[in-house]
Amino acid sequence: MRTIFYLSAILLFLLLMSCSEEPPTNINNESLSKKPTPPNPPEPLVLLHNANQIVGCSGSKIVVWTYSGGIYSVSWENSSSGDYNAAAIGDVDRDGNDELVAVFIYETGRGRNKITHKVIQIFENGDTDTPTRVSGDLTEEGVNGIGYTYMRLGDANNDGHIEILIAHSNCISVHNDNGSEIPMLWKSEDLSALDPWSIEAGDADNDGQNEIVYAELAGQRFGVYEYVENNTWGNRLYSETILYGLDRAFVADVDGDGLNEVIGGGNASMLFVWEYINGNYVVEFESGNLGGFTQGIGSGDFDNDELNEIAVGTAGADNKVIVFKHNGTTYLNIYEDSFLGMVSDLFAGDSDNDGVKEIVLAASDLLVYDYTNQYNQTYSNSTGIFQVIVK
Ligand SMILES: [Ca+2]
Ligand SMILES: [Ca+2]
Ligand SMILES: [Ca+2]
Ligand SMILES: [Ca+2]
Repeated sequence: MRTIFYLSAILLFLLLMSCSEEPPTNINNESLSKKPTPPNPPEPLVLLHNANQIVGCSGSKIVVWTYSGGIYSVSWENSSSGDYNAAAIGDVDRDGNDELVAVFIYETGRGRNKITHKVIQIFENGDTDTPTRVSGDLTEEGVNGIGYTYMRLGDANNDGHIEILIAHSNCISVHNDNGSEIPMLWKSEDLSALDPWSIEAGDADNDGQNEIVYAELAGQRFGVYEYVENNTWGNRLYSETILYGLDRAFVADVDGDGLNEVIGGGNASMLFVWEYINGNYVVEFESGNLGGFTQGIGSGDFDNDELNEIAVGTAGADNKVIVFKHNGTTYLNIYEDSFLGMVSDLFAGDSDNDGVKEIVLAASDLLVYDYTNQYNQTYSNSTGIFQVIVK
């Protein structure tokens, strides 16, 4: 009897100990030298209607930067016990105000009962740490919950409004936010052997209608799905293949002829430009080896001369940002800068709202290169971000 009493007491003690155990927290020297202070209450999200902001993901965190009074500063941050894979800002529910859209992956259960979930979260203005809307579990709709996820917003069905486009490791999908629910409009066939990587909507074949363009890392090419009707896409066309895998493919006019090209980069450590010629996507330009995976790539008129330049971020032994410009004949490397920190994403966007795009890099730090400052790096903030966009 006494043994049972002692055992019960020990069990109760252990139970109390386990309940009082704090979850592990990041401790740095600064916090050790200071008295503990209660955390600040979370700031509400402010999405500016007439101005762009930067949003990035660093795994457990989403961070929003706002440019004001000559500086970029963090205006919102949300941490969660799970993985934020991608985020973007845009008016996805057509209510005239922007939303922040995020792809969130989390686990429930333990051991053999562990289940991975993947959902789309929609944050509205004023949200602190809880999204206004969450989609159904995408893994229940046949989407692989683990692995790399990429997201962009774009008008994929040519209805004049943006949809949510996601590349998963086994398929690509299109979603719509109707203000109360976030239904999946379409899912591609199984692409797991081809490893879909980036995705976006753009007029790749210059017929005045947008297509879905996605990069295939294992396929070493990009695929273009034509919009058919009633939120279905098909008639897929493949580009010429390259060697060593494609991480990114997107659409822009980079030679100033008024027609779009498809621009890409990836494990090949090169920059590629494809032209749409007689129904085929043909490699028109490939750079030399740029010294690292070209997995950050974007295009914009950085110097305001009405010709789009191409910005490439390289990740490898040498981490760089490189700007290419078309000279009427070919693409020339016109600017190059090295820094510490692996480039994992790059976005061309007007992050300081002066009407001209900057080169915004996720390179562990957030880096902004502004031509008006001779492309010199204008902002750096240590955050560990691996995905970034500007809206
Ligand atoms: Ca088209
Ligand atoms: Ca062109
Ligand atoms: Ca330009
Ligand atoms: Ca700007």
